[in-house]
Amino acid sequence: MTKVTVVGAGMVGSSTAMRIGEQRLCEELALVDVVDGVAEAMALDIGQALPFAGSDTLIAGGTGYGHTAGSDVVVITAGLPRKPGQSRADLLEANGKIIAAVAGEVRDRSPQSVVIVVTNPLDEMTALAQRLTGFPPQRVMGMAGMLDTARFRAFIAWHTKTPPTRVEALTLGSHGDTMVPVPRLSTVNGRPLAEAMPAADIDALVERTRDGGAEIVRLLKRGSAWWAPSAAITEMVRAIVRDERRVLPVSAYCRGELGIDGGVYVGVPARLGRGGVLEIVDVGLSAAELDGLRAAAAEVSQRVADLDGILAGGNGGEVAAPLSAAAAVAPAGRPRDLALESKVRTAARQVLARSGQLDRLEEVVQRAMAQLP
Ligand code: TXD
Repeated sequence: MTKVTVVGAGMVGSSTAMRIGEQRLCEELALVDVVDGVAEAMALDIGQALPFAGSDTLIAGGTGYGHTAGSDVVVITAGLPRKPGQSRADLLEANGKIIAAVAGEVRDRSPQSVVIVVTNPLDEMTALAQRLTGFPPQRVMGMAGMLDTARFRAFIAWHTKTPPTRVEALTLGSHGDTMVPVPRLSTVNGRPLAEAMPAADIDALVERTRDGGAEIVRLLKRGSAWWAPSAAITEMVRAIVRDERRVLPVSAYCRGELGIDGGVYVGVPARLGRGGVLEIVDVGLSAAELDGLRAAAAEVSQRVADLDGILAGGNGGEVAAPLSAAAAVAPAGRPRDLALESKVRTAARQVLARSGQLDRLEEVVQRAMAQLP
């Protein structure tokens, strides 16, 4: 029996619950919202709709967490959405307090769950949820890269008049200004994006993707997007509950992978399965793309540090710490070649996995890098 809880029964939360139910990804769904009646109302409405999709998923809603007990996956969408002109960072404090309230309930009611955080600012709220649940970092992740990737893909498809399903795209990094689109690994009809349009057009689509959420906020004037976000969340839930082991762009906890040190949540390609993030996958990023990822990680670390005031009462678990300037420099004082290090790490991971010594990965990589000329 699989059970999924969605906290926050607003636009993103209720549309996510509807999709999860329609796609029969679990037998039981629980909805929670702080506003009296909202989660119950949505549970009634969705429960009355699901039989149209041939789904027998049971759904219940409430302001408490009793009905969420024993969930396998918890999706946290509770929070305030952006208003026109507001940045994601503006939401840091207000939504930090909401995540703090939710995380304790999740920890107590569903101690074995995999948590997907959706609330903005995404990477920071994900780090906060991990810290306050005290769950192992691989069981807490954030949804943003899936949505940014979907937007990039749609813009490429519309621009090139190609069916979107024949376009592959990838965006990593942070949700916001430090998003790292990867046009180099994006394709149209299986051919590199650079062959499908001039560099200036790619740049324009990257910019539109970076601004993709704000474009909708500006037009809608009463909240932010929910159809694409809920589709992206549902894809992640499916990969987890069905143990698909697919590689998807998600905000995952990095401690050395891809040259991102310090322990920080940032958007990277990650293999998802029943246990959450099974591994962070090196898809062959260039030195410039890895630099972009590190810059995004450094910004997240800084904002997580700013959150410390809000964290009074936290359990002191492992959480993203700021990247130090020293972390960007190799022991001998020369700049780190992150692309090379990434290749070394991939090779070392394969060798160590065979002998069950993955815990030695960082030590082996650092030793190998120190010995290179
Ligand atoms: O890519 C992404 N990660 C995002 C993130 C894409 C879209 C939306 N993104 C963020 O998700 C957005 O900036 C917000 O922070 C959340 C939720 O967005 P949504 O559009 O669903 O906002 P709504 O419709 O206002 O719904 C939020 C609900 C609302 O019903 C509140 O009453 C409820 O959250 N809420 C709570 N529920 C439970 N517990 C607490 N403490 C609570 N506080 C508010």
